[in-house]
Amino acid sequence: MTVNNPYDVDAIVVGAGFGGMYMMHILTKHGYSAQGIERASDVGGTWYWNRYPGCQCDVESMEYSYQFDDDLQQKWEWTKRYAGQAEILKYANHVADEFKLRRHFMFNTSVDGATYDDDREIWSVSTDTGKTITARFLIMATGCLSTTNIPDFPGMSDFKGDTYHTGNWPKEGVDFSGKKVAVIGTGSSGIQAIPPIAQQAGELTVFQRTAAYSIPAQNRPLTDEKQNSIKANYDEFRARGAMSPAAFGADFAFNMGSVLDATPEERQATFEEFWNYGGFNFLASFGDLSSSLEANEFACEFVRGKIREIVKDPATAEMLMPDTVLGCKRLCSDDGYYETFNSPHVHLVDVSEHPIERLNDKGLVTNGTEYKFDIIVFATGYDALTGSILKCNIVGSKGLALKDKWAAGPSNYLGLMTTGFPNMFTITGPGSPSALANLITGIEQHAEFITTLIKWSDAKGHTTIQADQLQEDQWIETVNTRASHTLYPTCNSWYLGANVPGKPRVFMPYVGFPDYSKKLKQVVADDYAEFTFA
Ligand code: NA7
Repeated sequence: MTVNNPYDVDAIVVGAGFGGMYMMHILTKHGYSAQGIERASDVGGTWYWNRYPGCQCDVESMEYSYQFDDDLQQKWEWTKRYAGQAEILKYANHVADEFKLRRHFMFNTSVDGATYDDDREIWSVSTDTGKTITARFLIMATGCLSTTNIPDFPGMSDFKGDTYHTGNWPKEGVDFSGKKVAVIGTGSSGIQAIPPIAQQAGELTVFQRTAAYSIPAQNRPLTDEKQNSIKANYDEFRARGAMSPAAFGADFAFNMGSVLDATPEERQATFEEFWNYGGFNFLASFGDLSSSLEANEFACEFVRGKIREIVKDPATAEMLMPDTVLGCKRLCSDDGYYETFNSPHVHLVDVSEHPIERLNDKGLVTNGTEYKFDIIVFATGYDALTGSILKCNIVGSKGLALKDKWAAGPSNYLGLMTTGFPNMFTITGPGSPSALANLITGIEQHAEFITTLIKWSDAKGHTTIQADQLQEDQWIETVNTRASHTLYPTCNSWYLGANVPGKPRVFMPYVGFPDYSKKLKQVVADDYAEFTFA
């Protein structure tokens, strides 16, 4: 380590969601000093902000939880198969209390700049509270889905009613009773929020640009019997989860057979079985749904058939039937989404051909028609994966701005480090399995990898760790090649950045958690030979 190189802390960790909390825990446990910075008033990240009605995780709670501490995973009791936002936030708070994490964070503070000083080999991070902190390492735990995307409709400020974004929901909740409400967007958030909003609202109009596939979550209380049987062999259960493509689904019945080899009766029975099991598992009903368009179409048609059965008005049912590849955009899971459109006070407006033109003082206008509302809910998603990183105005070695380096899309090595930005790490960043896998598992993997790497580098007396340009180029090629063997690139998803106007169209996550894990293990076994140290 360089002498005469004062810095405030060893590491700055940006974000106090599950990523930042665990990163902080493990760094401090290993004797490093660290300062956390979080824009919210408390821990929880995504689960702090997404308080919209109906919000729940689409990964089962026994898997969407930390495994680093056996006492924690044994003692915590989940109440439901899929935990709702309030329960997950309670869990995040419990972890913060148990491991005394809050003392390491400055809350209500946003990073507004981070600059690397080549001479001093330190990062200098400035905040909106006027405080500047220096550190050897900068660790971005800013989350994959934290920067909200609100379309820039003309007349936004003219609307006299209330507006909310699902990802920035008021703590005190919203009273929709008797109100005329609009929901714009039918991704996972819209699909979860629409049924409970409909239950309260006087009238609800949903504006849909792309119909989404949704599978009933079949959520239910988690029985003691089920919970105890998993806890009795939790390590084994976690290991099974880590072996599956998205690092969850330890108890999924993956059917590896081809839908093309099945008889029509077998197909129907299998899809029905997986539909009844609920949620994401539907994608595992046959082994070729994610790789063959022909196979995928059978699954699409099955779900369209379900929509036809559930939704009584044929014109509404028709509008709700997606024509994209199933699973290309993240598969949604719901509690009574399609059924909601059978209520006479719920309306669906297709804005695929006639986009929303503008907002005005009373509501919004599309296809020349004005719709009047008291409340407009934006369920319009996020500037995913890169938005929150780029918002921090990061400037690396020799004045290179990250937004310039990533102008044509994010590029990095292992989704962890990008050349030209020494000692900077991204947790579950683009180029890693990130949002295509169980995020808590990915977070633990990254936080442990980063800590071990820093310790190794320090033990060798190095002061800087960098990604190597050649390795980075090859990594990005690998990420792209893997995506090209799937059906993911066939639609306009946030995985591709296609939901944000002007964002480069690049498939960002690495497909396949088990191969990624193998790669990280190999890198450690090879003494990090693909990194550059100085
Ligand atoms: P998503 O999945 O990005 O969904 C956003 C929705 O908003 C989607 O239906 C969009 O239509 C719609 N949208 C976005 N902009 C517009 C405009 N200008 N007009 C009309 N409709 C629009 O975000 P979510 O919050 O639902 O889910 C994000 C993730 O959070 C989810 O995958 C889970 O991992 C948790 P589009 O499909 O782009 O045509």
